Amino acid sequence: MSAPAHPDTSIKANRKLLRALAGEAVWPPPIWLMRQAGRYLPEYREVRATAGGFLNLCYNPALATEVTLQPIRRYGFDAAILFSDILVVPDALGQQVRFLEGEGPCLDPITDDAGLGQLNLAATGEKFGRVYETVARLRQDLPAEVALIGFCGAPWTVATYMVAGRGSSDQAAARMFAYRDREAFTRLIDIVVETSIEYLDGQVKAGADALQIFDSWAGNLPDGEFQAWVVAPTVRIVSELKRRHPDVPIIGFPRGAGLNAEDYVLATKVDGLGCDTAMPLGQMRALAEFAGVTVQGNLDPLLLVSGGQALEDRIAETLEALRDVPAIFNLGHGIVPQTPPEHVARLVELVRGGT
Ligand code: 1CP
Repeated sequence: MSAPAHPDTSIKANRKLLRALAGEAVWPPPIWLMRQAGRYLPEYREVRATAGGFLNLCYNPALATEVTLQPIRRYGFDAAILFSDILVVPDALGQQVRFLEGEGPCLDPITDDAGLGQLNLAATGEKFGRVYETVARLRQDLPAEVALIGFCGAPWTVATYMVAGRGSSDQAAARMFAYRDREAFTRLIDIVVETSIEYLDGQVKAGADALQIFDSWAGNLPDGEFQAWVVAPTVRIVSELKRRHPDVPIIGFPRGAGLNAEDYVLATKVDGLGCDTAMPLGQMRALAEFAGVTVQGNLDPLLLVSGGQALEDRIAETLEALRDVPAIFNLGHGIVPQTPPEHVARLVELVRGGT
């Protein structure tokens, strides 16, 4: 008689987030929050003040590990997300990134073909190596049941910062670059695709057990452009990562995709879909039921700031919509610095209660 298989006793099988991403309707749904390590936590602000600049924090394995663990200790989330930033990729490629106090990121903009010359994939090793060291430390320090999410920015979103040199609400600089010189913009996207594949591969080898691709600025493109700059590059990243690491689930977060969300899921074959705040709950549920994707989201981060009955009601409504489908409870975008930490505790309590 052959020994019975015991899949449920393997260490990974105890990670609720991975079970949900494998298509199981885990109840209550696993929960983590985008930007769960950050300025709303006093213990984060303390470490941040001693780190000497935001990117120094990202490249310091001891400190980056510490701030990643802070929200896990406080709230016991089902997943930790590596503390880093999507702009580590352009920084490691040689396009220096600065974070100015109160102003957000600042880069020397790449506005034409000549600007692409400064980017060097071969130079990324040293900086990426420090991120991989953080991932390895995290996998050692995290409780066995907590999943570790590695991440990168999607090529389109990262390119919007590389071209504009900063964040912008309409992504005009990148959209114009793509219309003006499609060939050069394609080269830029190709560089970010290749770099992101190596970067995510390194995170998986160091111990990440799921990945998220943040496409925060996916929402402003006409359909042909959405296909070219959001879908196609993500297809390349996901298919190559799946070839190398078939067991590592990938969550895509095409914020603002709206009516393009289903096409995105079907074309990219992501295991999880990060749903933004504007996605109707009925649509989320339908995607989980009929597109075969685990849905993640989508509480309004500002409701977590305001708290009270409105928050409690919406949590209940969201749980109801996600019952019996594969889902992960999260926000529709990153947590904001004004969030009272006790509102996060209440959210976790209610979700864990499953009602
Ligand atoms: O002063 C500080 O402490 C800086 C604030 C901060 C933090 C905490 C920045 C600057 N980045 C981060 C961490 C970060 N960024 C994480 C860590 C893991 C986590 O806990 O979730 C992640 C996953 C990101 C991803 C990121 N960075 C995105 C995609 C997600 C999103 O929110 O849309 C984007 C667009 C960035 C760029 C960026 N980095 C930082 C800021 C303020 C911004 C946004 C600038 C803009 O609005 O354009």
